[in-house]
Amino acid sequence: MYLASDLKYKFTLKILKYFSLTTVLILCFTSCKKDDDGSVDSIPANDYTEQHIIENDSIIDFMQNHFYNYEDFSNLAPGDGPELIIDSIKGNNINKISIYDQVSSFDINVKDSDGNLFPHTAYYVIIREGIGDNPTVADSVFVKYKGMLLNKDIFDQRNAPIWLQAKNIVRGFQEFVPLLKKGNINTNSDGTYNFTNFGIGFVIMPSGLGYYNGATSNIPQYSPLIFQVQMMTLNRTDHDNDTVLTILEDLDGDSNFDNDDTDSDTIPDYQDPDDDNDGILTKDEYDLDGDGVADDTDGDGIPDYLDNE
Ligand SMILES: [Ca+2]
Ligand SMILES: [Ca+2]
Ligand SMILES: [Ca+2]
Ligand SMILES: [Ca+2]
Repeated sequence: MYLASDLKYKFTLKILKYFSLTTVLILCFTSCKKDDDGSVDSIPANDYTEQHIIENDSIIDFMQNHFYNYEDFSNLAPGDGPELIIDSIKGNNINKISIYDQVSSFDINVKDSDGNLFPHTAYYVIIREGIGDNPTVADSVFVKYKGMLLNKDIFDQRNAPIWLQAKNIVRGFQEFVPLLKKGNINTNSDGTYNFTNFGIGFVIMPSGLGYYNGATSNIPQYSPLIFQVQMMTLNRTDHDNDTVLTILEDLDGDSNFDNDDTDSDTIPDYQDPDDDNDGILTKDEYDLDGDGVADDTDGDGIPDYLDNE
């Protein structure tokens, strides 16, 4: 359990920005591991549908037989963010309310290398929603988190918040964070900051939304994952500074930002400052009349910044 005083992080704004930059390093860990799935492992990956049925059954069984420390989360003070503890429903805890009786769920389609879509179900509990904006699947989030396996082993934990780019985190985490809202940042008299009323929740996902057949020293292949997330604050991302937010450069809306390349120059739109390769920077043709809507001078339904005509 954290004390409220632990939440007074000594981050100046400068340090907040510094952390934003170091995020790239931290996230190489997750994305590189993902990239290794096919090339290093010569054993063909399990069929997505069959694997999901197996894991979904084990997740449901787990949720029916476990509870979380929901009593520690009742009557939270604004700065409180207790650690998620999950335990079996037995013995002294036989009357606890199961996780199964408290979760909601969402479905995400996972695409295999042939483009086939396989629905995957994640289960989640929003313990405290938060009070500010929600991040999108494209944004940078300043989070504390705790990652566990179904055997309750902790494979990763951040008790001090760090910046992560949602698009570089495992899919289930990426799709979960928009369900939380950020908190307030409060400036203390000594120049330090603390966060209050930030969103708190946890998500339980099959490995198809995690690392699937990728393994690490502490995450075996095909491991369902549990993440507690505490959403301190967020930054909207515009990776190429073209004034079009990164979330709007995922044109097909599949949460994958690397497969949208309007001008087929191998630079995905979210990294491409001239999306239609017409020699006019996107920022100089996106919204010249300033009405908040992308301009479409020739009225063909394709906005100017994507229209190389
Ligand atoms: Ca996309
Ligand atoms: Ca491009
Ligand atoms: Ca762009
Ligand atoms: Ca252009």
